[in-house]
Amino acid sequence: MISLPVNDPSHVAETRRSVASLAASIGFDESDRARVALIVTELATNLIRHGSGGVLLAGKSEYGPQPALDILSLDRGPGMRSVELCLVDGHSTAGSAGTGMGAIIRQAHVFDILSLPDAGTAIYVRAEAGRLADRKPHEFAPFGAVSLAKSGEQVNGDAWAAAGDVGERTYIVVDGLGHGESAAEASRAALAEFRRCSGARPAEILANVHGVLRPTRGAAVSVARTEEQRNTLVFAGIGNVRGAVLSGGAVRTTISRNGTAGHHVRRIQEYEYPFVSESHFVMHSDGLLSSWTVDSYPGLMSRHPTLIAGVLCRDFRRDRDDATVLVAARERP
Ligand SMILES: [Mn+2]
Repeated sequence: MISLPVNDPSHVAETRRSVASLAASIGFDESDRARVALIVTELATNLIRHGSGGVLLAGKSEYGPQPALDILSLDRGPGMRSVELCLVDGHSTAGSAGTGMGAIIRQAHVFDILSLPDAGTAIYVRAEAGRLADRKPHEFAPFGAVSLAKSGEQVNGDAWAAAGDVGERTYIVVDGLGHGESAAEASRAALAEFRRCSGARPAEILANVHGVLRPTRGAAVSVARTEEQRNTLVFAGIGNVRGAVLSGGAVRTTISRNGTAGHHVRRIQEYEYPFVSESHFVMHSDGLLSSWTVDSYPGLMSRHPTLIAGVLCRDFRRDRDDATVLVAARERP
């Protein structure tokens, strides 16, 4: 994912160019790119006008069959007085043309927003390649993530992936030791092995990943699987990629064993946690403060998983490290 600061009107055009070139790199044609440019221009303009500046994140989506971009606009500004009002075409609190938010919604395949007084606004847009007629603005997604390199680094030493199908998905988050290229090399090796064996038990996947990481610098790795028919989440971790199951206001932290995958592993063990209706699972690298909480965000847990990950990253990120936050939701009632 790329992270683009938007604090000055001159950043709007830069941001549009960066995201358009990312869109081209994943196969968006000219009309897809024009749509993305419009969305990004409106989001970035709103960040300046209404958000007191902020950040725009964009990356290739890991969900769905067709190429798509996940775009997040995050600010810690005053929030919108009424989200409903701001979504209506023609309404604007800052005397602009007033069509901004409506234009974004019409061009987005999926759109979601959380805006809280004095706590800022977070907007998620999914832009797919291809027909806008196929858009499903409120489509549910079972998972979403934000993964960002340490500021100043070109490559991200963290990585994540998802595999599986409805009601039984497997997730991995990897934090390559340190940061930069050697960390990224370990993360890539872990993901390649995960993709090869993602149907195995989490403990077996983790053991295999440990094996392939030997020639690398090593990594903290956690693997989790949702087994909704059993109302269970199965977790296995080595090192400090932390997991937490959120259910009805309660947070239960998962247990990882000490060590470094690829180097020092004493024991790999699976743990099971209740994963019931409306539960969420959050898994993150230590680029996110372990003190994070969702308590001060009314309505957050009913938003799109990528938006939830974005809000946590916005407010609890440690700047000195790569950061990854993955959020998985229950898919079946
Ligand atoms: Mn880290």
